[in-house]
Amino acid sequence: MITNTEIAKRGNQFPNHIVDFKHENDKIYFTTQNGVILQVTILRDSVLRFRYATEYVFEPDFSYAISEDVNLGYNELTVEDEIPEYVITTSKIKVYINKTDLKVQIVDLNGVVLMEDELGFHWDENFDYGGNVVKMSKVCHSGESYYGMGDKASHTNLKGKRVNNWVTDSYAYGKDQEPLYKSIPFYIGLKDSIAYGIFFDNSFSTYFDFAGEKRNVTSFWADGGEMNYYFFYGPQMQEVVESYTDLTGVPELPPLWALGFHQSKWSYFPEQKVRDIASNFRKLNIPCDAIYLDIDYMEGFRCFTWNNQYFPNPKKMIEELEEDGFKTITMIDPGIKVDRDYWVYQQAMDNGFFCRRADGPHFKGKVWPGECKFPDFTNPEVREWWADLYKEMIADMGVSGVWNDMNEPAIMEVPTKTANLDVRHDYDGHPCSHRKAHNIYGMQMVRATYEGVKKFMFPRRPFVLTRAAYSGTQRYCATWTGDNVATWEHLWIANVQMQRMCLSGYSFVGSDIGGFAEQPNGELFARWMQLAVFHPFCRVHSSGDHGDQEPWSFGDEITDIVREFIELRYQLLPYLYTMFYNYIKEGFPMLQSLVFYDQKDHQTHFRTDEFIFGKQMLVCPVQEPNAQGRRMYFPKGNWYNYWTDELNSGGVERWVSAEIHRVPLFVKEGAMIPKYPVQQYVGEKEIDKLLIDVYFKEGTENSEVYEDQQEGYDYKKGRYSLRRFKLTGKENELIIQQFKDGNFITPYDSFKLTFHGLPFKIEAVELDNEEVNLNEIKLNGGNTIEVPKDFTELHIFGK
Ligand code: NBV
Repeated sequence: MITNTEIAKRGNQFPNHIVDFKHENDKIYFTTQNGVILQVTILRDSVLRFRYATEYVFEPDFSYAISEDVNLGYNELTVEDEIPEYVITTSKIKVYINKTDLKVQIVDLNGVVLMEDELGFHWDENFDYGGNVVKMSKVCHSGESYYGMGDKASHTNLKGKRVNNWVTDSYAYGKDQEPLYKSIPFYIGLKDSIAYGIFFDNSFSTYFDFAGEKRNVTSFWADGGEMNYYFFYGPQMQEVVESYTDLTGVPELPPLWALGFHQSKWSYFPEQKVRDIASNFRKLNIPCDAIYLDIDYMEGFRCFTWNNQYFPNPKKMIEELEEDGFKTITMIDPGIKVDRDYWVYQQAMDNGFFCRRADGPHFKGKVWPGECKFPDFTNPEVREWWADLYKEMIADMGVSGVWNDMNEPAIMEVPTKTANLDVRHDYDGHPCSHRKAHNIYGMQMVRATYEGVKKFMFPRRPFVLTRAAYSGTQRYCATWTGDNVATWEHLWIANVQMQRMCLSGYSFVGSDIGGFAEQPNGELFARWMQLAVFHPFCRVHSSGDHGDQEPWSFGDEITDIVREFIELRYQLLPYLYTMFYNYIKEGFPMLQSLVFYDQKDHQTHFRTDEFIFGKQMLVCPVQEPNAQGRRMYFPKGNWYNYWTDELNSGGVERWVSAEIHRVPLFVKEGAMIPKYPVQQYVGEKEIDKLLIDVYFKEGTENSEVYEDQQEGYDYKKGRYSLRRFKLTGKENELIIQQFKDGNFITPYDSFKLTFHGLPFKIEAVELDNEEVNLNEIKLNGGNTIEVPKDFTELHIFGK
């Protein structure tokens, strides 16, 4: 018999030669003589799954990451038994499986190698816990780049880095610090300007080494579980990201107010403080839609309770805030105070809902309320119970949204910062230890929260925010990047983190504007705001122990700048909402790094600062103090300076001026950018006109605007309005064609079109082939016209 010590000393084991092969529908199995099975599943012609078992057995197949709505089905599949390999062919790619060592190589139909195993699959038996450390190594070709991986605070291009996914409370994290709050084990590889993706769906602690240890090897491994990864073929990055997002899912549309500006602090209390903050926004005319209550609204940090001294009548306060256009968002943590007189604790005890240690006792950990126990959110019964706990808060009190914090789970006073590894979890009927459940614990908590908030908000839409996340969490909620710091370096980090999250399928994301820890000066706060109004989730939050961080806390000059940028966000709401629509419709990321925009341009492969907002705006934040401007790269195309209308050609780096009240902001030639008037909160004004900024282009460009009731679910029944515009510019003419979809009647009757860069003076306008009287539609002395909204073709003539 082999002794344990011998096993421990064994080291890596490898598959040997294939002895059996079986093809059943979308699955192909290869079995080696030493008991390894490789199962290849063809999900789509460009999406394949590779799953490896050792010792001839697969455990039951289960994952929290995969969406129920994933699109499956391929057009073509053949498997040939050749020498020296098996060849799987779809309409997009070919996969070679080597018969002697089970190594995999994937090529496109031109024979270009997309991905190939270096050592390929291997494993190391785990003496302490049982099972294996499962490993995969791929060849890293020269010039290959890597993107994605969630919230890593590192260069957009991960080449040369090693990262670890183990969701961790990382207060005041630094650049390149690992691990952080999220585990999104998905990367995009770019080789010879061809993109592919890998999603290693394994919830144990996972590691990725992007040619860091050896310059020609990229590898990934996990502390347990299965080697189980998906391969996505591009060739465009867009296709890779869309396929990954399709696999792991998208959220529903948020209520439009959730895309407005949010103000938070740890903590606003008592009630009068909350009211003062809210009324100051209105007094100073700074738009704001939501105000947050952090842990101090609770009674002794007990979840689902209110501190009666600070908040004697929360229902009334929330109602009155709502009348003034503010939604109230409350925090809920996973730790339940050990207190025999506390109903939530009692219910969980009575029903056996708390997590237990391996030998039976409950798992206990210290958090804000002192000693706590933790519901096992991986048990569906627990999730249902937890969802129902929100009834009073949402349905009775009128809270509009919930943020789940500390759900890694974060535990105080222990070096591991989290639950003990032996803690047991149900894992939806696949019992396991915390080693396997840790990375999905927060996800399952926020999933339960989402179910509850959704149920009690109905027929309105829920808003939920999480700190911890695993792949797929984007289906349930927005997220923020945790406890950052008020430094210039963190402004840089916030920029790369948002781009990275968006490329990792998780677009509804934001940072604590101005920094959570410490206090920014006015300049840093203003620069941060100039970046963050372009982030999908836009919220100021700070720890409060270092001073105030409201938009008016830094003097009048900064207040005015911040107001102007928040106003710009409110003007851009229809553009942002359309971005969100494209995200949930196609998986198109709301922000894109330049490499995503033009992967063929090698200049983009290592850019970090510039990004595309939506499909047609280019932003490059100023990330250092005392700047009068900065150098930035313009990707292909021509870009109008938003502030001056000056046109810049792409493919070059140049200096752009940006004094403290300006951020480098550009609009793609030909774009039509929809805008609403400035409102103090969403719904304050009836939108009586849709403003559209039209940027002239000689040639064509498509734009679109999505609208609906901004609330509720009628949009799912077709009550939405999607307008697509095709702009065609010529020397003396501009044509705008409109194509409409959906049956929502927008409240306005006309568009107010403002032209930028028009090379001629408007002499005549034809609407659906009929000439209109120019004097009746021309506004502001020439470059703006007002036209009825439902035209199909608009011609503008000049000379
Ligand atoms: O609840 C207090 C804070 C919260 O404000 C912050 O946003 C979270 O990330 N929370 C962390 C716990 C305390 C951290 C020091």
